[in-house]
Amino acid sequence: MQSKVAEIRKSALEACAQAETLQQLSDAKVKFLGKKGELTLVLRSMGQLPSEQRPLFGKLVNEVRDELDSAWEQRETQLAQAEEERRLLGEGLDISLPGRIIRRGTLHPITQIINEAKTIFMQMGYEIVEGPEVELDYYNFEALNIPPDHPARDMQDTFFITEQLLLRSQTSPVQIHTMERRQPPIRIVAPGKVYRADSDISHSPMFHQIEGLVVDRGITFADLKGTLQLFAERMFGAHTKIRLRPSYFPFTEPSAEVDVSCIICAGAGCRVCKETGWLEILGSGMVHPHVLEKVGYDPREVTGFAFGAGIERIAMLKYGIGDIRLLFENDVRFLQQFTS
Ligand code: 2U9
Repeated sequence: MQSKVAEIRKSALEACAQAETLQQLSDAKVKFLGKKGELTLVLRSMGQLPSEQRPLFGKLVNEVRDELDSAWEQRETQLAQAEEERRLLGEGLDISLPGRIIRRGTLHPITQIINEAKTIFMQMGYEIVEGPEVELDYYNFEALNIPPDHPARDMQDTFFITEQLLLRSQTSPVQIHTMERRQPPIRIVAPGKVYRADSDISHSPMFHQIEGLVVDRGITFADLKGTLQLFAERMFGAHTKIRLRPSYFPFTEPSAEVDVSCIICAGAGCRVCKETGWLEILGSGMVHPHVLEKVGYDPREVTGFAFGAGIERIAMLKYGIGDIRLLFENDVRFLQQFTS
């Protein structure tokens, strides 16, 4: 029986050395060392030996098993390495190839301008307030001193849902809600979407505005001018000048349109500013006393200023965009030019 063990050992070591793959190695292991393997069977037949020979025989079989186990372990490591090398070679990995570029998304230019404006006003101590896009006629028109026969109230201009319900045509209802809820001092900006029945290369039925409102004791037109001057410098660059022209809005009195020195030619005159050196950017004025009264403020106690700007217009001027529709088509070739 000892010679049988020696025979098994020899053929097992040969099979181990000759195995070319991990599968062959594993098959050979089953054949010699498995539950029904040759070495296991020989150990089981130990009962045929005289009892005094059994311990020595058992020891011999165990030594051979240990030897074979370590031979298998070594071969397994060798074959695993060889297989890994073959796999890598087969993959044909060229580590000198440049990496694949991960395409990063960017914020939409409108979002970027809104964020910039919000930051500028937050740094001046303003709060950001938002409100619903579907409004009552009262908050969009009546509370803002817009008379019943005003052209803006025409169905041609505003999207009515019912007689009393509409898509807001300005963000001003947000300021009315805020004033109804709170007492002065008020210092807020309201950015958001607004809707008007208008569509051409510079008008979209949905666009974005940012409006501001300050109400407190002793607020003057000088506060308005100073605020807008600072905003223009931060938004368009330190050398930007502003110019106020008298205007009319039902919700402000007096009212002014605000121009900034052309952000393309710095005032020299170019195609963008139509050779005038100025770009109209904002509307503004002192809050009309009727508006203050309607929210329960006393216009003899408090005064305020307000302003509003169209975000798309600012984006189009800043980035030289000729058609507003480009801002809403979401063509990646257009959008990826606005990496922040
Ligand atoms: C309250 C009182 C007054 C907001 C104002 C303008 C002037 C203005 C336009 C700019 C371009 C709208 O997007 S646009 O077409 N806005 O000219 N907006 S004053 O006045 C307010 C707002 C709220 C309670």
